[in-house]
Amino acid sequence: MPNPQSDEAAEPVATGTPVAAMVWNVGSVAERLGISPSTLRTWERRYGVGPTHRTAGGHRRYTEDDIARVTLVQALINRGAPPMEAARVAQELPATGLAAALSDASDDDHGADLDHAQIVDGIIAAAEAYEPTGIASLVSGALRRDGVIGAWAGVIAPALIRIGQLWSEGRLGIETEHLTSEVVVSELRAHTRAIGRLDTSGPTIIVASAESDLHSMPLIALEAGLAEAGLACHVLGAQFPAKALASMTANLQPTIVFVWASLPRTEDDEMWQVVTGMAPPTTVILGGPGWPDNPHARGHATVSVNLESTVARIASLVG
Ligand code: B12
Repeated sequence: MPNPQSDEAAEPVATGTPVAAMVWNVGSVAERLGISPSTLRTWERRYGVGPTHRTAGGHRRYTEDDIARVTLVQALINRGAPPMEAARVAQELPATGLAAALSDASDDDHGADLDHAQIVDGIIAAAEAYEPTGIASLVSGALRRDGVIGAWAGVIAPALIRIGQLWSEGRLGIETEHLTSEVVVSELRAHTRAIGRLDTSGPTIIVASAESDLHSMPLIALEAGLAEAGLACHVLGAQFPAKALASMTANLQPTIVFVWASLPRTEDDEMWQVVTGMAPPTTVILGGPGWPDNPHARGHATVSVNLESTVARIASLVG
């Protein structure tokens, strides 16, 4: 349990707070609720949900009622409410109604009663409001409820595709795309870690993004999907150099090489030459919309259709 007034502890509360009312500083509230102090300050500045007291020195002090309101905002966002609406509900409730509203809204299984479209809307709203905790709860709730393949197809990919569209129409900034993808990556990785240590002594599976392509999230989704199927892989990440892929494949003789390309590539591209030049015992799978659409030039490489079929195909190839 954090200490209510660990910093500026000696400073008295300036307003007429009863002595018995425990008051908390912003750092302690942040620690208690698992929200960053900057998010708490943002909610106060933008939506007016925050501490009702200040010390004589101007430091914020939250009472238990203030904390209940902030907790309610967090719980409502986690359930898909737009932050402004969540704040309005929390502000309008009388203190006597807070406990009941909190018990209705605080459910560990975030988004459990929402359908996929509502969760996607919640993720977009949280992303537009720069609320990483809101995105994280919805994504982790979907991963817990639907597994990687269900959450990716029903929630994560549709949200990302919509964010990409909104960005290309100039309706949201690139920072929203970065913020969302960072949160999605960490939730997918947390899900993979929670599955536990996997046996790495089996056939080698390499997953990488094509040289100069920054899009790596599908690799992290594939890593998580394979982990659910009990398979470990080597994730080489974004912008993997073609020459390094060629030499690693020659040395390791992996069973599977999966290469992702979101951005368009051409047939004179070195990465295309490397992947289409690979032969058994290595199976090459190309993922993403970026690869040239020429089946005759692909050699032994095949093109993937979606996450589910890619996991199934790899699982059957490695036995
Ligand atoms: C997140 C994101 C980023 C992040 C990437 C972070 C990361 N760690 O990956 C950041 C911010 C870095 C980024 C950068 C850029 N991005 Co970007 N980005 C995206 C976004 C929103 C999602 C990318 C993604 O993960 N896609 C995967 C899934 C969600 O979508 P999909 O490719 O359509 O996938 C389907 C199929 O391929 C299929 N599938 C088939 N086989 C397989 C196999 C597996 C394993 C999986 C999982 C799926 C699958 O299933 C998918 C649906 O589930 C897309 C939007 C989009 N539609 O993709 C734009 C998008 C790819 N980006 C785009 C652009 C232009 C850029 C930038 C050039 C400019 C920018 N926005 O800053 C730079 C690129 C710089 C570079 N050198 O690479 C464009 C590309 C347009 C084009 N064709 O050229 C897009 C399409 C946005 C848009 N609508 O215009 N981006």
